[in-house]
Amino acid sequence: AKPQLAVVGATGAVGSVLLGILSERADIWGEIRLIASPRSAGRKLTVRGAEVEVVALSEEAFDGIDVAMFDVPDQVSAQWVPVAVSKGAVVIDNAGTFRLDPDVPLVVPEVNAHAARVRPRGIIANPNCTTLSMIVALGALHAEYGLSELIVSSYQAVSGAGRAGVDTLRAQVSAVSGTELGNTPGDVRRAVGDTLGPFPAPIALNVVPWAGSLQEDGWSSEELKIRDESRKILGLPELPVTATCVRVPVITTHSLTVHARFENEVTVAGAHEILAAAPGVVLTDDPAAGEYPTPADVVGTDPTWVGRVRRSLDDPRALELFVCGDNLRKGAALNTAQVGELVAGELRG
Ligand code: 11C
Repeated sequence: AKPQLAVVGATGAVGSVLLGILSERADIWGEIRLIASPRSAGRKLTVRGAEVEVVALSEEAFDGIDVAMFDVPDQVSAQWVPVAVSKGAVVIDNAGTFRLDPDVPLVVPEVNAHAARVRPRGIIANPNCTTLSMIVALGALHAEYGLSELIVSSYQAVSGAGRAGVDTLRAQVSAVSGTELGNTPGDVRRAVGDTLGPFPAPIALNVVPWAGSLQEDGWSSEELKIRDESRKILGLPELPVTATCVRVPVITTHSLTVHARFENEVTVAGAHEILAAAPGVVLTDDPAAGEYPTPADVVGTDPTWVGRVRRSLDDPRALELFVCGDNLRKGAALNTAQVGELVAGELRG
């Protein structure tokens, strides 16, 4: 029999994209049950071309479920993932709750699919969307050259902060459109007023050097996640990693500039060859022709896009890259669906 799937958080920003992805990919699931907060129960959503009624999150909602994909806030995940596991489901969780638990694998199928098989707690964690937007490309380069240090800056889209992030940017863009704003200190801030939403500063006509919550010594949670998660996925617990996370006025698709240092000398031609052959990566790197990835072209697509590949001028072992990935697809829903396919394959034996 085909495994039974539950999608928890089906009505959220990532949940909605996940339903679309489940509808496009090979139809390996029996029932797909949609679960959300009681507030959303009774709504009808389309999956695999059919309307499915959303049921409220409860213990009974997991009856008969083999695999449960969770796209919910950390505290909901902390409370309900163990419930789903106790009902016999393998959980693929997209929250931050379990990612660093040594008994929970953190899986990106193109990089460490093998890790999905060992899951003492019955949970597989899905990485943060910013880590996921770059890690497939880095995994491919690491396999060939041996990564020894990573320095990244992110340019993160507002949908990483959920529907509220998207609504905020749209509202602010309409508040500033057709105006002369952006030439005087504070004019954009005054125009957007108290519509900052989940961001600490205006996001229209601006960039904001902040994502996540404040951690020790001035680091943001998002920056520490990139460090901790990259180390775990790549199996390099001591890898030096520095990240600076920045929010930009893009709806969907995170971008990163990457300085990656390796054990061995690198060449641009060699890196091109590796990236062009890597599953899940598209290389678009011809600056003379104006070809490099941008969020406006990448949004809605599955791969990790890489361009601007250069060898560092002062370090023959380091590469500079520009990477883009759709933060809701590979950054969240697609990776979850791919991990689900790995688990389903195992369940079917
Ligand atoms: C953002 N990456 O763009 C974040 C959101 O740990 O999954 C995802 C937070 C997480 O704001």
